[in-house]
Amino acid sequence: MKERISIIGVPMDLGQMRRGVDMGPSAIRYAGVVERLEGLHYEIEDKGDIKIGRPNREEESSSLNNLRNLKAVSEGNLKLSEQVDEVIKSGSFPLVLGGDHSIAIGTLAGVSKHYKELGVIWYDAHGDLNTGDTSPSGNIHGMPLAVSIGLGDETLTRIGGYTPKVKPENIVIIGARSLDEGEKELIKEKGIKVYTMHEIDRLGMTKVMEETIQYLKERTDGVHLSLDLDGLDPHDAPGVGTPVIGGISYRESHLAMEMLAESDIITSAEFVEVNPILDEKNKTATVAVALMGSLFGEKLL
Ligand code: HAR
Ligand code: MN
Ligand code: MN
Ligand code: MN
Repeated sequence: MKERISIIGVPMDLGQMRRGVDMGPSAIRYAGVVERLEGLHYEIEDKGDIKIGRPNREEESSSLNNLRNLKAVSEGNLKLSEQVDEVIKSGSFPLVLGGDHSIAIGTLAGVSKHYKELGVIWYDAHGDLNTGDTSPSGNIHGMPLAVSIGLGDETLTRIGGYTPKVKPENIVIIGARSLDEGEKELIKEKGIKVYTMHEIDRLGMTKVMEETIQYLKERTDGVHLSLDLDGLDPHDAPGVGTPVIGGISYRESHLAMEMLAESDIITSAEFVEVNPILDEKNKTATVAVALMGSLFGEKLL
C-alpha cells in the first residue's frame, strides 16, 4: 500500500431517486476517516468534494433512453475521473467517498488508464450491470459495472476517452442477492465471477476471499475495491437507499477487508451509497470508516 492517501468526496445523488446520499462524504468525514487513517501513519490529503451540477428542469422531468439525469451524472463523473487520474500520477492512493454508486464510472475511468489488467472487486447487494435497455428503474447507479465493461450509452462508456475500462474476467462480485434478469444473463454471457450470498453462506467469507485474492493475483496488475454499503446487511448498515435483507455481516466484512490488507492487492478504493438521512446516528458512515481502517491495515492487537 502507498504511504499517501488522497480522499475525494463525491456528493452525487443523481444516479438514483432518494435524496440525502449527496451528504455521504460529510457523514464519512464526520465519522472520523481522516483521523482513523492518520492513526495508521498514512499521510492524508483531503481534496474536498467534487462539484456536482444540478440537472435543469427539462432534464429532471424527462429521462431520455431510460437514463435519468444523464448529463449531470456524466459531467460529474468526468470531473471525478480527472481528479483520480491526477491523484494516481502524484503517487498517492485514491480513496473516493460517495455519493451514489454511479460515481464508480468516473473512478474507474480515472484508475483504469494506469493499469493494463485492472481488477475490480464489486462488494454489493446488486450487480449494477444494467443498461438503459435492461434497467427497471432508469437509475444510473444500477449501471456502473456495465458501463465499465463498455456496455450502455456512449456518453457514459466514453468518459476518459476510452472504453472498456475493465475486462469481465477481471471482475469479482461479492454479496449479490438482488439481480435483475438482464444482469443474470450478462453475468453468464460474460463469465463474470460472482459470489452471491449463497456461496458466502456455504463457503464462508475466509474461502471466498482466499479464492478472490488468488483469482485476481493471477490475472491483474492492480485492483480497485468498489464497496457499496448495501452489500452489508441492513441491520449493520441501515443508511442506504436500496437495502436488501440477508446481507454480509459487519464481522464478515471486517474479515474481508483484513484479508485484502494482508494480500496487498488493492490499489484504489471507493465507499458508496452512505445516506445519512436514512441512517441511525451515523452508523453506516461509522461502519464505512471502520472497514477502511481494516482495509488500510488496522489490527486488533
Ligand atoms: N438493479 C436495480 C436497478 O437497476 C437496483 C439497483 C440498486 N443499486 C444500487 N447500487 N444501490 O448497487 O435499478
Ligand atoms: Mn451498487
Ligand atoms: Mn447496491
Ligand atoms: Mn448484528
